[in-house]
Amino acid sequence: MSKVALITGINGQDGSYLTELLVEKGYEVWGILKRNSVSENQTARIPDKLFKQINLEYADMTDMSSLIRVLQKCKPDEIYNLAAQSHVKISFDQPIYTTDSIAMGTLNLLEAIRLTCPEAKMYQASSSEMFGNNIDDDGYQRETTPLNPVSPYGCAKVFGYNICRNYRNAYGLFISNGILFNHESPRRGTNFVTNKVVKEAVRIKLGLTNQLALGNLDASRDWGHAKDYVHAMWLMLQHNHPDDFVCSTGVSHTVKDLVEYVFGKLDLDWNEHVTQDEKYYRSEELRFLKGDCSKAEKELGWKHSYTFETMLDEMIEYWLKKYRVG
Ligand code: NAP
Ligand code: F7E
Repeated sequence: MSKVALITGINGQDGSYLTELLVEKGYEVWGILKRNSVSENQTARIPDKLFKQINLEYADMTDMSSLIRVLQKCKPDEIYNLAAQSHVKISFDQPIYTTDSIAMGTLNLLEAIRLTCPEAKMYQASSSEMFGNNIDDDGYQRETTPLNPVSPYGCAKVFGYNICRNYRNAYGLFISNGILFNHESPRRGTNFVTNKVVKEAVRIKLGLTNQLALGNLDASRDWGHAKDYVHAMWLMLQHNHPDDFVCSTGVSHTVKDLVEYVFGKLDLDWNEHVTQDEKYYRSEELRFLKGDCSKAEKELGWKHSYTFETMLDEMIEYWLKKYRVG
């Protein structure tokens, strides 16, 4: 019999790649959709070929009754909790909704699982944003680095991380936290810095625009590819015990490095096009992320396949093709 998986946030970047992975592995996949008045937007990232193979239900992380209804209907073996207001800068503008969707949302899901399907395994989408500006002496963040969040998003994710550990210990539930560093793809929202830079640089190349306004160019991130990271999520739930794992590439680049690489690939001089605008600065900035994923490599056998450069090359190709085809 096929295993049953439920994905919250199935229409997100990671949800869409995870759906592809699980369908390929023969899972019966269910997902929850947040209602949108433009119904196409609710499923915009789910590839057409998958529609007939998956089951979609309306539910919301802030509405526990809707979560219970879906869990009772699909009876999952594995639950991937990816739903969130996931934009850090917007979390300063909408701190309460961000916290409701992430912190209370995770607790709603945990209670729903505890009451309806305590045998199910759960993956929790925790984040490197939880570390804030804490760095170990060797320049990396890892599972043992103290958490010190610097955004409402990071604070909410710390609650989600801790309450998952608490439910794992208190009730013996199989719950694993993936502490994932930034991961990107052509499906990334275009208000995150990688896809914003790639999309706008391609538009500049094609003469569709001329300027790109960014915020802090000195911030440094450890950027990987979403396809590699959803594979790690699945591996965590196949492990023989629940635990917490960092996923990262171990390489950090500044936003300026990102801009130089993308514009350079398109034979453009970024100095002629990029400006800085205070509106993209955060009230408190996380300055530097570089993860040590040796625990996931050793215990899960996980490895990333994309580099910073091959990930960006794929994104550049995507946007060039999209604008050329029209
Ligand atoms: P994403 O593209 O923003 O997707 C998030 C999904 O959650 C969307 O489908 C969204 O629905 C849904 N959602 C938001 N609020 C909801 C609610 N109240 N109820 C139900 N669904 C809701 O994010 P992602 O990049 O795929 O990331 C997946 C998860 O990993 C998130 O929890 C994120 O915080 C976490 N994470 C991401 C990264 C990264 O670098 N990508 C790193 C570490 C952790 P709509 O499509 O309708 O908006
Ligand atoms: O910013 C700087 C910005 O919004 C990266 C989420 O997936 O990863 C993501 O959060 C850096 C920051 O991602 C612009 O100040 C400069 O230093 O792409 P981002 P993020 O904030 O790191 C973590 C791990 C998550 O968990 C989150 O869900 O780039 N930056 N100029 C800019 N950022 C944006 N968005 N836009 C700019 O114009």
